[in-house]
Amino acid sequence: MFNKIPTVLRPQEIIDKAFSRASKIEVPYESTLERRVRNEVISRVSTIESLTCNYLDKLVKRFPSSEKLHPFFYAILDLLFDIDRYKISLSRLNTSSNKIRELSTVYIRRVKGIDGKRINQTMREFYGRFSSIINDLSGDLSYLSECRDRMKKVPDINPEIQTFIIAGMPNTGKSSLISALTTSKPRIASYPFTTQDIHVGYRQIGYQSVQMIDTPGILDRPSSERNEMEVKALLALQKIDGVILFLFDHSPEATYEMEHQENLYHEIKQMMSKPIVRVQSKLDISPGRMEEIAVSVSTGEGISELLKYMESILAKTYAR
Ligand SMILES: Nc1nc2c(ncn2[C@@H]2O[C@H](COP(=O)(O)OP(=O)(O)OP(=O)(O)O)[C@@H](O)[C@H]2O)c(=O)[nH]1
Ligand SMILES: [Mg+2]
Repeated sequence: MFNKIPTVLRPQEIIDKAFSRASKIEVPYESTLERRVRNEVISRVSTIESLTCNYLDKLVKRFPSSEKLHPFFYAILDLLFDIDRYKISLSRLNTSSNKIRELSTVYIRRVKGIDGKRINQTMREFYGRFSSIINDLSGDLSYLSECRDRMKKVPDINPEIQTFIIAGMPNTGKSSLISALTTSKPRIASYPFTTQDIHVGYRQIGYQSVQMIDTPGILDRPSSERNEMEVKALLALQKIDGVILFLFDHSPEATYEMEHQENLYHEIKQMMSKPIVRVQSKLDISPGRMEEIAVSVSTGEGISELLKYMESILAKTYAR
């Protein structure tokens, strides 16, 4: 979604492109030199206009409009840059594109009406005014270029499809479970403000396509250990409609005691305000079945039951 935004050129690059294209224009034979010059200039002005306006319009169109963003992406972009400034910059591009169109109309009309000796001077005047409109966009273009770089790093999550978010303390088996449940190799996306990558896997459950997200570094720690940005990153995740599978490791190998795991569970349950399901992991090495849903990725035990359970949750959660 954010990968289709064209490169944002600097003002001088936009100007150079337009002028160089315009300078290549040669009008074929005309009965007089004056007619030729006049037609050439008209053609140059209109080429500069169409090339530049098309480019500016394309930028405005391809940068997603903040009003149309899914709340998840809005929340993420809000962390990455100033959305108000982004909006203003895009609207300035739009205004400038309109100004250039008006300017070209005015100058073409002028060139058609004036004395032959003044044609070149009028053209230079147009070039000057055109350049100054583009140069005025300098700050906006560089800001949008920065936004574009940041947008490229936004995780490639589809907030429209049904989602399971895997949570649990470190080492509880989240990544192993997502690999076991999803068909393809999970896609990797970076997530702002965390050092680790997000893993996104897909599969069919019943007739539905389901997305599963493993968010290392986000849903695996109590808030007290998160900085402000990480808390915001977590809250962005809240905007995705979905169900949380919270993994509990009851095995003797568990890195964290049950008390810690429970604390995180309650905290996430509160913060995320979405359905949350307790899932026991590593059943094969656990002293027994301690949760209603228990699985082992190693032996495959419980996996098909978990999938059935997920299917029933989907039916309940999305049957609106
Ligand atoms: N015996 C057994 N080991 C498991 C099972 N699931 C995961 N493990 C092991 O537990 C360890 C942690 O698994 P991961 O899937 O990396 O856990 P994680 O929650 O993604 O860990 P972090 O990303 O570090 O938070 C690995 O050594 C796995 O091989 C299981 O069902 N049975
Ligand atoms: Mg992991």
